[in-house]
Amino acid sequence: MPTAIAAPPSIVLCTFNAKFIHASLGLRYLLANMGDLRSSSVLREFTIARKPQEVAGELLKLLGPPQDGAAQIIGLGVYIWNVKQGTELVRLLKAARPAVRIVLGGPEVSHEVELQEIVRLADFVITGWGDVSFPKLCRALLEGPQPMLKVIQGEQPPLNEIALPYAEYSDADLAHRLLYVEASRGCPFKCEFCLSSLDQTAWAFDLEKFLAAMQVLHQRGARHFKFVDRTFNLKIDTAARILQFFLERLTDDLFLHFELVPDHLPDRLKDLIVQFPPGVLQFEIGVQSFNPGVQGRISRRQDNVKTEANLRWLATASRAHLHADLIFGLPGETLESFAAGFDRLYAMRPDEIQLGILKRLRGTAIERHSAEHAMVYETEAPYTVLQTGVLDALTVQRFKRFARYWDLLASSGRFTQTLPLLLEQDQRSPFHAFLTFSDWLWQRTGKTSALSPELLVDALADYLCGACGLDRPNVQQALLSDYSRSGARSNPHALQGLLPKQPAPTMRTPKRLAQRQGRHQNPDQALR
Ligand code: B12
Ligand code: SF4
Repeated sequence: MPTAIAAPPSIVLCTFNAKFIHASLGLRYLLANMGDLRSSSVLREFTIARKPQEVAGELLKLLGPPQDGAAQIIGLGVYIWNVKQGTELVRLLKAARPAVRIVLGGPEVSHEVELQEIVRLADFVITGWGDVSFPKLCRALLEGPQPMLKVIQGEQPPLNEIALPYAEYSDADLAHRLLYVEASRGCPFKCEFCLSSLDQTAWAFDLEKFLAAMQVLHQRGARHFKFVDRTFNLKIDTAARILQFFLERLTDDLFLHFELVPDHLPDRLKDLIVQFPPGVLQFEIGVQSFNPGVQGRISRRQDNVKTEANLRWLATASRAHLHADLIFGLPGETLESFAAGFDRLYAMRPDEIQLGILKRLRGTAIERHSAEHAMVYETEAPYTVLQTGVLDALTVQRFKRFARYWDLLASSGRFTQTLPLLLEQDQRSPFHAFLTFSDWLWQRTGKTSALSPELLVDALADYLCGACGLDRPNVQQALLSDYSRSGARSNPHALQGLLPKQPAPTMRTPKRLAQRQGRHQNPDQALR
């Protein structure tokens, strides 16, 4: 008997992720809520590196030839990182097969929709949440009555009416990708640069159901959990339950990422946090600015004293990997006030300081400062600030290089011995020391990418021994220790004759993150 050929799907959900390691949680929610349409729906994920033309070809092949009268639907998840590729994809799909119904959704097409080319090209847009509204729209397209509106506001049902998406993670996802999970949705705070400030509040999923789903993932072998909750430490009871759940399942390979607000860390949470060994917890802590004037202007409520106390506690008493964020270019933030914030944060010794540059996200209230603070942003995604009333365009460029080099030298964890030497080279502060080095490195290389570890070692040696006049053996010792530990196996000029011969290392993708963390957690080499 010939085997039955499976019918092609009538609904394809797709998106371009930033990288392969990121799996789309949003689309898995949509899939999990398709009901009887689940069997005719499939998920296809691509990365932003893929050519839209190839993706269009793959999607059309998957749908098969047009069927008489039957609708074929492509749902596309649109975000700031993929709107360019998405626009091109929709253009190609509509040109190749005009009858395919293209439905957009995602944060990038949830605001200012009337201004967007991708929206003009597509058939429908669901703004906001898509969990319930996407299946409804598909049903209408497949069975009628046909929808009347092009732009549909996504329904926000109580969270217990939404099916959890975690069974949609495949075994391959579990083995090779970060698993995004969500115990709550939304944020009650109003920071004007952030899209989550438009949420009315934060809504919690039923904790028992959520933990039961985590248990299933854990039993299936999942060990890397990345919580996308905007403020994990908002409800202490919930946060404590979740930490307790994972404490009971501690293994060497467990890795948990949470986003925290910095000024809210009661003892109950601290008592749990200290029980985790190194390498398990990673906290992303948005500090953004220490400048009270700027904080007030952008409606960010943050107690700087508590923030500082909590960060110091986390850096000294816990073994969590601390990743603290600052944003450059906020309205009214000068280079000097940013420098003061950076130095204050550096003194608290987080493992990483992530330097972001302000973006004007569609729909956010930061726009209200544009005229008064002479803010100029890129008109295309990611809408990065180009200049402000107190930062000219050259200063913003200068800072972008600083941020890039900071990422390579500090956040990478590759230069934990050498960095402190470098940051002592300006009496004013670590920020100024790094800024001077950054200007020097730019002068010397003219580039911010394709800088190999060997090039950086040689540049640091020249700068510290030449421009700063430090003793060469001391500098070499620091560089040698950093370079040997980094896993790089070439032969920088500055370390000629000093490197031992070692076998080449092997690396597996899911462990990279842990390795980067690991570099920070060697107590001798950590920043803290
Ligand atoms: C994971 C993540 C990332 C990952 C990428 C993940 C990936 N898949 O590739 C990384 C870390 C790389 C990243 C980077 C950035 N991110 Co980010 N990120 C997130 C985060 C934390 C989680 C996304 C998520 O899974 N949410 C949970 C799901 C359930 O929600 P959702 O994705 O919005 O999906 C729902 C709806 O949007 C809708 N929907 C989604 N897809 C579709 C498709 C269809 C057809 C329909 C109908 C509906 C629909 O239905 C879903 C269910 O309700 C969000 C914050 C958050 N908690 O949402 C920010 C967020 C998406 N990021 C944001 C930003 C600004 C950035 C950065 C620019 C930050 C920066 N560095 O400055 C960078 C961009 C990098 C770049 N290359 O340009 C903004 C979004 C702005 C925008 N307009 O897209 C968010 C919302 C944060 C915020 N509050 O401001 N990010
Ligand atoms: S920055 Fe953080 S606290 Fe502020 S609105 Fe966004 S998610 Fe909420």
